[in-house]
Formats: sequence, C-alpha cells, structure tokens
Amino acid sequence: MAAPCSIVILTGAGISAESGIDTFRSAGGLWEQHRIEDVATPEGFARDPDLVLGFYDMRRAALANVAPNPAHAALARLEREFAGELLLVTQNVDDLHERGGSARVLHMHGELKSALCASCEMRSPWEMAMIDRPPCPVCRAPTLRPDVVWFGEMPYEMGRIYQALEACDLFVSIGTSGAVYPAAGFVQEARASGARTLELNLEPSEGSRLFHESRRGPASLLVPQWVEEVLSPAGA
Ligand code: BJW
Repeated sequence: MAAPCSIVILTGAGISAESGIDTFRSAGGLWEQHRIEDVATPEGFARDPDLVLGFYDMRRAALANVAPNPAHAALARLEREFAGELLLVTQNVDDLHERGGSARVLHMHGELKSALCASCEMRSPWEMAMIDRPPCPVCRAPTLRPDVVWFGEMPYEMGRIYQALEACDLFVSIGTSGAVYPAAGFVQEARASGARTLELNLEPSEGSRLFHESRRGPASLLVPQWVEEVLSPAGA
C-alpha cells in the first residue's frame, strides 16, 4: 500500500504483558482473580468501596516494579519520527507508554495515577493509596475514586477518537482482545472510512477477521518491526 499519512493506534493489555502487567482475559489474568461485577462496575464500587479501592491501590503500587518494553519504546519512536498525523489511543490504565517516551497518549479507560472526585468531578494526578479516603485536592471532600472507566460508564475523548478514525488511512490494533466496546468497534469505524486495518496480537482476537491483515507474535517483536517498516523510505 502507499505510505500512510494518518495513523490511529489502539493498544490494550497485551502491549504491557511482557512488562509484567497481567492482562484481563488470559489464563491467570485479572478477571480470573477478581469478578468484573465486583471491581469494574459503579455498582460494585457502591457495594464494597474498600474492595475496589484496595484492588486499584494494589495495581497502582505495582507500577513501581515494572518498566516499558520495546513495544512501548517503538511507538514513542514513531511519535518522534513519523511525519504524518498520529493518534495513540490506549485502553490501558498503566503509564508505560509515557515512561516509554510517548508524549501524546489518549487514555480512553482512564489512568491508575489519576483520581476522580465523586463530589466535584475534578480529575487530579494521584500517586498514593485511596483506601484511607484522602481528601480531594480540589474540594477537600473524602470522595475520591480511581479515575478509570468501568462497565456502563462513558470512555474518555470519544469525539476526538471517532474524528481521527474517520480521517485515518491506517488503523493498527495492538494486544487487545476485541472483547470490550466501544474500542472493539474501532476497526469497523476505520474500515467504513476507507482505512487499511492491521492487527498485532499474540493470538487471534475476537475481531481478527475484521482486519485486512493480522500478524501473530509478541508485541515486543512485532511492534518494533512494524514501526521500522512505516519509517522506512517506502513506508508500510
Ligand atoms: C499479547 C501479548 C503480547 C497477550 N503481545 N499481544 C456493544 C456496543 C457498545 C457497548 C457495549 C456493547 N455491548 C456491551 C457494551 C457495554 C460494555 C462492553 O463492552 N461489554 C462487553 C463485555 C461486551 N462497554 C462499556 O460499558 C463501556 N462503555 C460504554 O460502552 O459506554 C457507552 C458507549 C457506547 C458507544 C460509544 C461510546 C460509549 C466501558 C468499558 C470499560 C472497560 N473497562 C475496563 C476496566 C478499566 C479499568 C481497569 O483497568 O481496571 O477496561 S475492562 C478491561 O477490558 C479494561 C481493558 O481496557 C478492557 C480491554 O481489555 P484488553 O486490553 O483487550 O485486555 P484482554 O486481557 O482482554 O486482552 C489482551 C490481549 O492481548 C489478548 O488478545 C492477548 O492475545 C494479547 N496479548 N500478551 C501481544 N505479549
């Protein structure tokens, strides 16, 4: 194909797996250890806030023990060197894209290192535990929750994402199972706009058949290879 001018990249838990962060739906993944209804819904939080705050406190603290891998670094290189338009959308709540060198990352499912106040609705950078109900830095109410998007809630920045999907000529999905909407529908949005679509994943995902091309393997190998192709004089 001709060299792309505008690329949208969607990443999921698979890109951080080789850094040591559990995925959700793999054998032994987070959803085998915790019930989705208990820890990833507003209803679960209302029922047992301590359980939910503890779950996210544990995952936030664990970020100190992991590091970005070559897939994160390759996407940062793409951001620096690609001459066209690039939007990096991640479903991940970790900060490995940023620590890998990406400066412009859209976290559609929120971030572990951010707090959302249920009283004033402000989002604040956050590094500490929430289990002891610290006050909101803005309104001082002890009503902070993890700034993550649970089932039934609206993901962030959907307008900007759909606009970019409409305008892109290449959509690349990396390390996501295609099990969660609206992200799982991005490939169809991109195709409807005439974009080419590429999946990079260890295994076939629920949406593999929707992509023009699927490559199988670990993100730490596939992503640097693909970035090299895009940045080579002929493009990808
Ligand atoms: C590797 C690898 C390696 C491993 N290298 N690969 C139909 C249409 C629209 C909505 C719905 C619908 N039906 C139902 C809904 C509602 C619902 C939904 O999707 N439910 C499904 C169960 C069907 N969606 C929602 O409620 C969303 N909100 C919403 O829809 O609002 C209304 C709306 C409508 C239309 C437009 C806009 C809005 C909100 C969803 C929130 C999801 N939240 C979570 C938790 C976030 C906080 C946290 O982290 O705890 O987000 S759930 C969890 O799943 C997390 C992830 O971001 C998300 C996706 O998971 P991901 O990243 O794909 O991980 P895995 O584990 O599933 O897959 C890993 C992949 O990596 C695998 O494929 C491996 O093969 C691969 N892999 N190692 C490369 N080394």
